Amino acid sequence: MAIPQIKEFPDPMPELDLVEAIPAEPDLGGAPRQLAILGGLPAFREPLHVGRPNIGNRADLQQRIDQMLDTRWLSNDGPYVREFEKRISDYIGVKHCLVTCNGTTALMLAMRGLDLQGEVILPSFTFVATAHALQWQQTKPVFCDVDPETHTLNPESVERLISPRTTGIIGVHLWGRTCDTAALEDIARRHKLRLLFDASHAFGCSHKGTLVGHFGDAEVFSFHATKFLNSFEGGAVVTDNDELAQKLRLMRNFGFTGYDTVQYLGMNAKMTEVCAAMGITSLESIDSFIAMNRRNHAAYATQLAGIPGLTLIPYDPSERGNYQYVVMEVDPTVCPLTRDELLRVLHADNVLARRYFFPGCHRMEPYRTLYPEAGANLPNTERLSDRILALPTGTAVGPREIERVAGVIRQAFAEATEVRQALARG
Ligand code: T4K
Repeated sequence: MAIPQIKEFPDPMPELDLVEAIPAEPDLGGAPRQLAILGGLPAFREPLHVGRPNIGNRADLQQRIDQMLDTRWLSNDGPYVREFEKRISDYIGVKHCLVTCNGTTALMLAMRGLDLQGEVILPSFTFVATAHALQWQQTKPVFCDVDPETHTLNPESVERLISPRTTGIIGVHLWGRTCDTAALEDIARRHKLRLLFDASHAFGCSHKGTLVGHFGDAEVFSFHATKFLNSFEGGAVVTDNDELAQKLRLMRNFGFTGYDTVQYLGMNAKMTEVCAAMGITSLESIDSFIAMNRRNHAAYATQLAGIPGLTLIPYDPSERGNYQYVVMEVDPTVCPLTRDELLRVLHADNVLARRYFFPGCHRMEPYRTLYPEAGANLPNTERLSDRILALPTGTAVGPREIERVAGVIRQAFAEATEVRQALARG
């Protein structure tokens, strides 16, 4: 199936709520800016967040909500949930889509539906929900290192971790950059393992020309408010497997097959109608969201170019990406400040950059206590989680903000000695 192309970026974009979200810069009356950490005014009056939600067309959303209230159908497989599922399946070209109340429950459902027990191999360099969903079901997460360039599972390391207790592999398409799906599928086939992808970051992304949603036994999306495509809270499992889809559908709704019949152990993982209405509305603006993210990524690339030791994580231009994360690696052996020092400078200036995903799942509870030896096999994870910084992007951020954020970073490096002294004073 042909991959939907991203339409050209219309400028301005009247159908989106943009400008009101942009935090204003303080007026310095032409005076040179001083870093806030050194006593100056913050670069932004309001915090500039990573993960500020994209809103889409507010009027369309409100109309959908009115209709929902008129019909008094608020949850339980309502018309918007069905429409959202159909639109996602059509978009990806996959047979089944089941939307859920969030991405974490979608992961839990998929893991249980695929009968993942014993040990499952997954990266530690991911949002903790990937590991929690497994541990919640008493399945042991076996943390595997990632490739230092792609930040996704290293297939050779995966193969080394397979034991007689292993039942599955979970790949994470981190930042929307896809795993080496062919290598992982090959390993899963040879060892008769289940293969699930946490595609929470990768809606609308492609791998070798195929849209995410087609890989492994199933793939899971998150539509959390902070994702570029959001349904307030929400998630989805997509799969071509009829039997799995049927099982998950029952498990999502307590295992009910009729008013009074329960055939399965289930839970309540349903998406509400208001969330589905938001999801549909977001999906209608997906081209604009992606175009803006791509524009922002390019602007950061220009603004941060040539800073020694600072690398902006690139996206493969030959693939379809959603560009929702702007992530940079700060090499402390080259940069005059460490990632954590730079983070404190940025926060003082109201740029709320995030250390995704610090410190790595294996260094969080309960994993740190349960599996204290896990870090020994994770040198790339440990290095990356100490170096990575996610910067604000999305429809609430534009070129002017990006220029200013980059200005703070350049100035922080240029004034590193004074910055270090200020940080030491607390
Ligand atoms: N797998 C992966 C790989 C994931 O990244 C995630 C979620 C999951 C699984 C699980 O999917 P869900 O169950 O969440 O659907 C945020 C999100 O809560 C989480 O969804 C996301 N990944 C993760 C990467 O980021 P936090 O703890 O960083 O969120 P929080 O509350 O600090 O929000 C981030 C920033 O966004 C804040 O500084 C403020 C801003 N914000 C946030 C919300 C909710 C707003 O401006 N408006 C808002 O409504 O985890």
